[in-house]
Amino acid sequence: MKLCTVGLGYIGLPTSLMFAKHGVEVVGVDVKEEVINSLNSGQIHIEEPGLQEALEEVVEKGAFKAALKPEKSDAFIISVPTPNNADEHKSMDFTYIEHAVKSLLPYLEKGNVVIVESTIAPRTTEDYVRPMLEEAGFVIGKDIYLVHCPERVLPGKIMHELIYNNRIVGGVTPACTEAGAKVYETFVEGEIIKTNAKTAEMSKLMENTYRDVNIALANELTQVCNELDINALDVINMANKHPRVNLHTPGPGVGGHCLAVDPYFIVSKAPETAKMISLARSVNVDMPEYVVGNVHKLMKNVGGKTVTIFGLAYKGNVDDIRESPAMEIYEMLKEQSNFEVRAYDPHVSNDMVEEDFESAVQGSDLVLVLTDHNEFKELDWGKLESMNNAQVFDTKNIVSNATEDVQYINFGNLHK
Ligand code: SAJ
Repeated sequence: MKLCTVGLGYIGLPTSLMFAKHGVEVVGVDVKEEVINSLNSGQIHIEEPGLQEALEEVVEKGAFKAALKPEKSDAFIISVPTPNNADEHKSMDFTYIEHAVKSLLPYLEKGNVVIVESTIAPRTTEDYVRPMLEEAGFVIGKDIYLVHCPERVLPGKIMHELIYNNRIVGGVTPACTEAGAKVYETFVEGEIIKTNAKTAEMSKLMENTYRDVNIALANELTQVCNELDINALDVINMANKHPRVNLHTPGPGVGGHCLAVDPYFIVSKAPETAKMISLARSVNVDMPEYVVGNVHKLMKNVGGKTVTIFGLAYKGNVDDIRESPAMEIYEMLKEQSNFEVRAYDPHVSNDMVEEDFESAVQGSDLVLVLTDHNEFKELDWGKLESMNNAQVFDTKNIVSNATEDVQYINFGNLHK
């Protein structure tokens, strides 16, 4: 089988390499020339465990190449971004998908499978992609097999989850579903669940929406408990001991390109009806402000001037700062206070971050933990001695070795 993937980002690249590792000839397409050059010279451009090794393996055996233009293939996978539009309900921006589909049209032949992996608003495959292929003269389900197969892998564990997660394959017709399933049988060891395109779209969106709503519940609970002088983290722990309760973990907000984006795709299609989804979004969107308010209180208590943020990435052990609440908190503190604001993140390299731990904490009045990187789980408290006021506000509740010399604050004891 020959496969052409369009979009070599966080999902498209690992997916391409996984197919190439399993006997498929893969051409990966991206619009960024520097990405193409880097990949063809054997160097990945994103952080993900196992990805560099996979690239080296498939480049060595000639199974993968990156290119600026598609080629004739048996199957095509579209894995391009689907951000929110700037409208009131933040609907889905179809531009990248539209561009990707158009770019494939000259290379499509009868019998090809076209798969959209990008997360898309409900009904997009049927109502928008299908007509584009039909206008090009193809009969869907006979000439071309059109499928939505949402990616559902967790950044940080992508190479493992691509193989072992179950996979939803939703065709526009039953023949499309069968053709799509065959493509993934190449390497997927989890169950391949067959359905139609619109059910696949909505199932994917609901997975992330479930998490977003659940996190909103935990974030709201935290604020309620702080008002009532109750330890929210103990409450969550205890409630979760019930066999049918699974409250998620509160934090400084919900980031990344999935949970903070996808629920709006549902809301924008049914704004009057999707009330709870919409409310959960706003609870999570407001969390950075809640954190900043508490930082002001903690700084006021000690008359502090310098805040050090630990972690800019949207979650632990990744380098991705897209939609990161930590970035928002950094900006808010810079704009709305006279504090000196520093950032330290061993996974992120840009001109916002301090080079090392020592220079980040020297003379600081508050370490504000915003990301659950492994490096922060056990802090070197000895090195915190150089702080002006040794306070740690751990919004992720991950630091496990606090000593008496440091004032350790988390969402459980913030009220004290
Ligand atoms: N977060 C919390 N509390 C929690 C869990 C997460 O505040 O209890 C925050 C994180 O810190 C982060 C955000 O939520 O800011 C999202 O993190 P995540 O680990 O829940 O999810 P993503 O965005 O990295 O990946 C999700 C995954 N979806 C599900 O677990 C249902 C992944 O499987 C999807 O493939 C991915 O979205 C996607 O691409 O849609």
